[in-house]
Amino acid sequence: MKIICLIVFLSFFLFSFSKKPSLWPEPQNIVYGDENFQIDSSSFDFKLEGSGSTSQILQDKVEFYKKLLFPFPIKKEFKKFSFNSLLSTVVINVKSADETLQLGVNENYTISITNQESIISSQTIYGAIRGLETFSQLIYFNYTSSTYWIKNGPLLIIDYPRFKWRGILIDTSRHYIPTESMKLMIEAMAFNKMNTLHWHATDAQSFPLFINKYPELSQKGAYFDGDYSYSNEEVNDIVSYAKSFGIRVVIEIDGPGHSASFGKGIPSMISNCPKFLDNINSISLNPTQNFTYQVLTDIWKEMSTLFIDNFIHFGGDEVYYECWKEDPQINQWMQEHNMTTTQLEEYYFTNMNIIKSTISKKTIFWESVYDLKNFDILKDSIVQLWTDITKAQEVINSGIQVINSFGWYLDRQVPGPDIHYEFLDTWKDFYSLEPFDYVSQNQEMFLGGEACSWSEQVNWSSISNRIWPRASAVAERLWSSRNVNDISDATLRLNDFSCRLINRGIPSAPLVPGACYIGKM
Ligand code: CP6
Repeated sequence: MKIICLIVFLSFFLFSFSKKPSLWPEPQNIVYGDENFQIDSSSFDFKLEGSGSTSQILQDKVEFYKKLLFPFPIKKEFKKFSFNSLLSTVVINVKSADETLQLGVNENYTISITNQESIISSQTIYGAIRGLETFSQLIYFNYTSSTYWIKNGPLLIIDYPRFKWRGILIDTSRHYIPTESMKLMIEAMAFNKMNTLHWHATDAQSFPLFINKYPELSQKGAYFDGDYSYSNEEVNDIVSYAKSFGIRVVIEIDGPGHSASFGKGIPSMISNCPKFLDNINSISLNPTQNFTYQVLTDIWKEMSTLFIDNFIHFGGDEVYYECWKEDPQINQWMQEHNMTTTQLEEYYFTNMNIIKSTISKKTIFWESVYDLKNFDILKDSIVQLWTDITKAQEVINSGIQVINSFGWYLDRQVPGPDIHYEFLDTWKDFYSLEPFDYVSQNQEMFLGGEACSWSEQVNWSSISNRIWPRASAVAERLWSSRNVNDISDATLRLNDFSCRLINRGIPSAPLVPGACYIGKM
């Protein structure tokens, strides 16, 4: 009886293991066999080699992944089942210990697994971290025998990202997202091989960023008398945690629109337009006075050392001109200077370019800033599209790089106060948007994109489910090859991946009926 059970059990392995591994996002190149390599979780270890082995970030991430590889309890005494081999050591060979993280850092890696030796190799520590993630997804737990396996051996994966910029926008103004939640989303991004957190820190509703020179901005502008704000220490914690996963943090302080919350701490910074008070999103900064730019200069000076990335985001979306027209002082100033409201917005961004020139950063603007005729976006800037991806080629032709968020909104604002789940875009909607349907020349100027988690109707308790797994569709579109677009194949892999997120403590919604029971993958 025991023998028969064993034969049935082993033949189950042989048949079920010949299908390709369930990886997300799909690697660029994968060759696999149908042999099963067993792993003894109690003796398995990584071995760091190459100059990169001295990196503290890499060493820490190896420990992080060692804890993730074997999430399920071993109920039985270890027993060797494998015909072929026992995988006990994986070598990680990293050429360089350079921990510098900027746009375009090399994230390439190779994984080779044979019954002789197994090795993850990369040029940079960030490539190795992407490789560790893929390796972690190759491990399968058989709950019947309580054993861990690599299926599909021998394996060769040669992998690299399709786009440099693969991000999530998180809005911390409409609802405050605590540091712990931010860090959880950063982990989940790394599991998706995403590399950019666009932190939309401020907006009309609250100003949660502590500024040393103007503490009143967050003390009066953040929820709960300033308690719901990020101290410098918390910002550092978030930025360095993200960096340890190869994720850049790009800070956005929006303006001149979406900025009413400046007015809680510094009332004279914003326009005086009481008629529009019922739509707080329509209140704008006062762009006519030097004082506004003095404060913004001080803020950006501070933020440019706190946020180590080369890029900062100057906002520029949805400026309501009516607010400027209603403010008597601004109206008079426009008349004196013979300016229209559009020209006033151009004047604002001309002054923002002066601020930019004092802090050695490159800037990102929302799409509408590109549309301003008499304001020239500097050529080292990036335009973020959100209303019209068909503009991508035109922006690129003008010499400016593009990231896309059109079609990748995780919220969907339908009229009325309630979120209508039936109107939210699905992962398939996100997945089927192919950037190069819209860009045929100078494709390298299309850097990638971001899924946007606007948080009017999202707080810490719902953010993870609202983002995952739908944003994973964007993650795969931006990492994997253009021809990875088979919906039924993606459905199976994404459902497995969503279970994997849950097993790693990241709330993630299911795609189809079923159960994410322990050991499913
Ligand atoms: N907040 C800010 C928002 C949006 C934008 N900017 C937004 C607009 C339309 C939709 C979803 C979000 N809530 N600051 C636009 C970039 Cl459908």
